Amino acid sequence: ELHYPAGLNCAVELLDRTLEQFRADRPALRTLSGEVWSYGELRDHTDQIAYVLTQDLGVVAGNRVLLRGLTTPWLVACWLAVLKAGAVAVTVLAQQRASELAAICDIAQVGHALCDVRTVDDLVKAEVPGLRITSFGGDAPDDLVRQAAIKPTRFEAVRTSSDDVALIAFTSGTTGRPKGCMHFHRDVLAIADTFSQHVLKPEPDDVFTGSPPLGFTFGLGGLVVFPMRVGASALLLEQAGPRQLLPALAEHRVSVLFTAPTAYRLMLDEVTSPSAYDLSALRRCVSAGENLPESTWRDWFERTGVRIINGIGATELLHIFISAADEEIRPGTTGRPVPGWQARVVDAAGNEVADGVPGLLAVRGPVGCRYLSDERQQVYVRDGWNLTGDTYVRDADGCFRYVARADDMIISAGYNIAGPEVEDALLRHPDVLEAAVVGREDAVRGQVVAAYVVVREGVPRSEETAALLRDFVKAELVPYKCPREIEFLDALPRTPTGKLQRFRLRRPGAR
Ligand code: 3SK
Repeated sequence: ELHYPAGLNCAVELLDRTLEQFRADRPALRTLSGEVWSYGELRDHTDQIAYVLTQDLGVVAGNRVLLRGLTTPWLVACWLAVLKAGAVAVTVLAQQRASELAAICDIAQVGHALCDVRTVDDLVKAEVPGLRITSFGGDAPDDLVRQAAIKPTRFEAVRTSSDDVALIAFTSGTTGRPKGCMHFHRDVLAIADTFSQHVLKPEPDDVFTGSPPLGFTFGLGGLVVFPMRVGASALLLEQAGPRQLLPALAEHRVSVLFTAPTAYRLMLDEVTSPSAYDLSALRRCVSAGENLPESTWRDWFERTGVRIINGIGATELLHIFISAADEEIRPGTTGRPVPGWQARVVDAAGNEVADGVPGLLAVRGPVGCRYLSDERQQVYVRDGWNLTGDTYVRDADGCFRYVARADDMIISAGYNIAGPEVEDALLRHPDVLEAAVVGREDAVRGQVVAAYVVVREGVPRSEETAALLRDFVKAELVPYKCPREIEFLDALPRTPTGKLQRFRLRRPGAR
């Protein structure tokens, strides 16, 4: 069990405690352009921003401060400063538009915003009543960076309690009104002291990077909390598509990578030979956000020699709670509960089902779901267990295997079909880059299996290719799982955090 003191400020723990152990010139944050912020510089900028917040902007403990920007050192400093000021960080995505921002500000009762000048337009357009926006990275005389530069560099952090709210993270929302998840100061450290410490096992000389933004807790953990907890550094990428990731990994000798299954798959196309990119420093690759197909795991291992650490996490629970590393990895499964966490598979009544039987994944651990003013809390948390909305099977050896999102099971002519199993079969075909499988309403069978496929460049999007793919799946799986309909797309519809929006595929008109 984890124990934290009653008085705790997670920004102080991540920044000032780390500085007590290491020299101030130790690199903390790097950028593609070669800029390096040491831990000492990061503390100076953080403390100066905290002065601006408290002295000039009138922020007091408990105020909610929205943070919006590209993944840059200034955004990290703003996040730490908000926490040192005892306020609550509400991190959002740079891609979120005015109406989404307005809803978030309304739910979280946001009064202040620190915003990268390049992403400020939509926030202004949101017309949030009473919102005071301070931008950074521009030329304005009142730019936050300028205001901060004239402040002292030692700010005494507000004495927060370990169970004061530190951040409100919004679910990326594959559908519906966004939900704000409240997390305490101790929760921020707990994700480092469970998944990171026991599975990832980072070292102080590691260089982290990845594609998830800081407005997605997958990225906040992987690029800020985990490296800082051990005194390591993070390479921050403003653009982090598969095309930018590979050269960045090679040039900056990245050792720990956080990204999503699709990015691993797309990068594989470019890692055609061991010498294509120098990935010799890479020792840890984490995949989450979606299920990792076994074929992707095997192909990545074959080409790079690195075993991907698969994991399932949730905004509600802040980070990853089931995973495995090294010899514990069973490709095709997610792994075992991370030390500190418990997991089980239950039926609709909440009773544990036998190993090998699919059911709902229920987990509990040091971080729990706390929705902000949302009645969906009762759906997510039952009897102290968090129901993630995923269907899983626990194998006899205790490994948890993903089946589907609970509402994504396809029932066709009485058969239960898990879309991801069909997707995995399609992905094993060399012409297929991405695949999504959903149930389409059908008068005779209830539902039929419909597949949306992105093929490699040069492959014809023709009925012949569709027939070839159908035959391929039929040779891999029992025939009733074979897609009756195959449609070719340029790209699959995804949320800004990269999650597939299956609901858009079920309603073709909305695609
Ligand atoms: O939402 C997710 O899939 C996720 C995965 C890992 C860590 C954090 C999150 C929110």
